[in-house]
Amino acid sequence: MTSAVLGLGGNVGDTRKEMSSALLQLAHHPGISVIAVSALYLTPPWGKTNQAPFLNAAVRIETTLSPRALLNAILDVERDLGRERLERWGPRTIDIDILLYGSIDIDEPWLHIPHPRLTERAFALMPLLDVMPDAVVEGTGAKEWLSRVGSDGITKIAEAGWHRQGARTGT
Ligand code: GSY
Repeated sequence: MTSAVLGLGGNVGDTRKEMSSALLQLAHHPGISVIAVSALYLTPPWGKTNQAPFLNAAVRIETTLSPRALLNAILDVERDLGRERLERWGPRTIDIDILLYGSIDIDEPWLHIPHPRLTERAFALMPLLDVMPDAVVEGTGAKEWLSRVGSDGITKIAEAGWHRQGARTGT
């Protein structure tokens, strides 16, 4: 079993519902146990700033899946939810990223762990810290990274437990 943290985000459609459904699907995967889900945050868009604000959250899991198998499980969930991503760093219905997988470092064309821009992204660091307060990224505590980037404009809109209401079930 390896402890991993996934980041979830989106800014098109009913993101809260999409994220709840994604968490339900991940929890049903035989190789994944959901340990903790962060609060839900409303965050200013990062990268391409002229788009709608995002909702972001993180989930801590225990998994028997390898990093690649976990990525495939995530892609299955995104596909099942009809995820649409029209442009890089542009609007999307749901995005699930592997932020951390144990203390592993992977740098492959389609798989980068820790997530390459995690240390610059308060929208990912804040929920990460909810579910793993002692997380270390690239040798430095996630708390320290967050204090460097700041958390201006980020609002907590729901406490942990938000995902238990209103998941989309069925198709
Ligand atoms: O994988 C990250 C997608 N994304 C986000 C996001 O999830 N939240 C915010 N606030 N900005 C973002 N820009 C991108 S790309």
